[in-house]
Amino acid sequence: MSVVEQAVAVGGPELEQVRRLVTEIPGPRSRELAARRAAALPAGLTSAQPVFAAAGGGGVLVDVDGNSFIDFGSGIAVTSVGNSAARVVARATEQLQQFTHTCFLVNPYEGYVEVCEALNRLTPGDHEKRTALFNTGAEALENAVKYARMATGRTGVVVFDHAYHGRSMLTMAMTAKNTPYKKGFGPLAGEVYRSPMAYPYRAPGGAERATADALAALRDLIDVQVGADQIACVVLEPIQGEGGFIVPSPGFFPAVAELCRERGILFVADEVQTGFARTGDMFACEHEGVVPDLITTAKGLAGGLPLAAVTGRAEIMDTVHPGGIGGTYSGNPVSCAAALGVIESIEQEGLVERARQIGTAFLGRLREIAASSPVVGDVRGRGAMIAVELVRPGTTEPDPAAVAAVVKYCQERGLLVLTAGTYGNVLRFLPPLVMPDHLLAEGLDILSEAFAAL
Ligand code: PLZ
Repeated sequence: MSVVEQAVAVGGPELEQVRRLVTEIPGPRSRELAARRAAALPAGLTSAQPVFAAAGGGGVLVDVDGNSFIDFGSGIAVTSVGNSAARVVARATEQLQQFTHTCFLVNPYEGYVEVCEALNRLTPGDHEKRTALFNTGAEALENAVKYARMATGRTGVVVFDHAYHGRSMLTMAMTAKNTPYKKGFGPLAGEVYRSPMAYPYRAPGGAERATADALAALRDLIDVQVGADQIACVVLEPIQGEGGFIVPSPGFFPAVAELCRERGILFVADEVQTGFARTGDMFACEHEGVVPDLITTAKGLAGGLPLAAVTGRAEIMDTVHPGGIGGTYSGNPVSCAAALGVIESIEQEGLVERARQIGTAFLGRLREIAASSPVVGDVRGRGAMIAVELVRPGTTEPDPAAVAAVVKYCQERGLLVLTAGTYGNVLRFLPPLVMPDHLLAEGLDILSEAFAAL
């Protein structure tokens, strides 16, 4: 029996799947660490939750005071197969004992190649593909733009309102929101152009016209303002993540891809947050049958070990000269081993289907909450990527204070939930796909009470 088979057979070091509070939140040990943190870390580096982590697994996160929280965040859509999942731990441990690093640019290794083969197989489209590995989502986006510029000989990059693509110098310019991401960090990279998003809930002409209106604006930007022959790529998240889990109105995503094809512009799907079973498809592009030219992935790819990828058409990826792409740690062997464990977990544990079940459970309960809570303006999402947008009753005016109150109520009762949204007024839910039903139900009960208490 291999190490992996053994770990899966015994089920790994499973944490008890319960919500349990044993101290006030944050507890004494977390408060002590918070004081040390305040003295050692810069003020601008913040955390959404006040509790320090000690262990995680299945659907729970245990803090340093022994409180066990139901985790509706997965470290922002990363630990989709669970924290310290058996297959991930076993493969990464085995790799740690073999070697931790060579630098793929110096000595290659099989794990890297295997991850690339898997991504070429799993991503949408049956054309010939190539994959290159990186460390972070932002780095994948940076490199997708490098490939697109090299392959097209053009420089322009088109992105959308509410987009989030990272915090590095280029991706900061591609990200829509000024504060906290861009304020004071300029000058921003040039040649980045922004188009309106087909955001059904906030479409100026109404939800029915969201697709047509946003497409008309994109066409105008491409053909009139910038010039199609200046544009290397259009980059779009299939469901916008940090922007507020904005599911584009039907038809928009495939129409953008088609418009790109007509203009010789490369279409890049940023699946950093949506990828790896999260939305009830292996990749969110599949929902409307879109085959992007390039796809960026990270987060859910390696169960929390840093790994990101650009997967694309071979003829695009092969245009870059030898040595033009790389990085000391890119495609680290331990991260690659973890990714192989993640992919195996998704495929063998039926997690794509599980994401759909979770989505059905969430949407049902959230629509019940919406029916009795006038602050809920919109309920949306797909699979296990679900959100509610909160507004002042009777209006569409964002209500970030209501979001903060719900988060605090949940936190104090042992449920971790995350926020999002350009206006800070979205509650988002990203449970690990392996969360047992009883924890999902318990978490949704707490959420329901939180709304009743508003
Ligand atoms: N593209 C679609 O969601 C990361 C950001 C957390 P990195 N989103 C979480 C924060 O506030 O820094 C993200 C994403 C999409 C790109 C990225 C960037 O991925 O791995 O954080 O660089």
